[in-house]
Amino acid sequence: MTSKHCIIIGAPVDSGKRRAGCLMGPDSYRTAGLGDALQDLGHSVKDMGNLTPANHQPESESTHLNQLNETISWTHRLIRIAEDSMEHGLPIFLGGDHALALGSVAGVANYAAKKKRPQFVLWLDAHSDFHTPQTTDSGNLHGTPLGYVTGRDGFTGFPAVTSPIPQENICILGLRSVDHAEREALQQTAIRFHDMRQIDETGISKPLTDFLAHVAEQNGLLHVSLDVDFLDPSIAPAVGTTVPGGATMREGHLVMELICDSGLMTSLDLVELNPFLDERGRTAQLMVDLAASALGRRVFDRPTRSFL
Ligand code: B3U
Ligand code: MN
Ligand code: MN
Repeated sequence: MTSKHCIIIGAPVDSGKRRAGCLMGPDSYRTAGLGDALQDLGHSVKDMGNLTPANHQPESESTHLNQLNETISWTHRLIRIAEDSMEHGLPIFLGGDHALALGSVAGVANYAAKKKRPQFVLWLDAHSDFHTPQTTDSGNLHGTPLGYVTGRDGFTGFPAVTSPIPQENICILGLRSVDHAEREALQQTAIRFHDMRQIDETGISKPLTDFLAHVAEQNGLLHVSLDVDFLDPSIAPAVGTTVPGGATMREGHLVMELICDSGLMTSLDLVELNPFLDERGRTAQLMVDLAASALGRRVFDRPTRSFL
């Protein structure tokens, strides 16, 4: 693949759910050798260090939403840096929990709109994260980013979404835990969503290559959001919400290798790693290896593949 300028952005967001620990994610990925892995593949790497959220009001007692003000503040920060970093290279957002995607995706979409290119999103996750602040039962905002970036109502206090992602530009792979309200809403949309049942039947490459062909056809930018719980907890235990029956090691790598072959990925989130729950760093290492696969690591070279 052509070499890229990778911009590593540590985003230790830990406000998207109640169980603490994702704030240690960015340093765990660094310890697992993310920077060197990318450099060994011929990419240049700039590490921006770890962000902090802007100052915010103390959290209010009168909402069912967990750490709402801190999450809003992170969203402001991340929109700006996402928009900015896209001018200079391929940003890799090191979470942090999935609430960071409220900002990373909204920000890259603003950049795409500026360049008059359509933005696409590949969401690799056990969950659909399609709640709004009104529909979430848990009050955990890491369950809302796809609701936010598609422009659903109810995100009072959050930055306005100026470039909503069209539903048909989103593909979710790996679903096996979808709340009732999310399912009802999702079924009314043009989002492409594929649960593990379907992946078992067709294989994972079919829905993915169909989607990548669509992105290529539209000359789109592609944001990939990889939640640790996309993977089966037996290979990726460092996550607060383990859901059995996830992607295998080979399915994970195949997804990343196909993304690499397509040459389409323009930004990446690595989210929900909770190093406090890891076993001798194996989940952090696997996430780094998957990122390396998406950026060119392979056993044998293959001719670049056209998805058109
Ligand atoms: N849908 C549930 C659970 C959940 C979503 N994302 C994660 N867990 N990681 C919720 O709380 O919204
Ligand atoms: Mn998620
Ligand atoms: Mn998840």
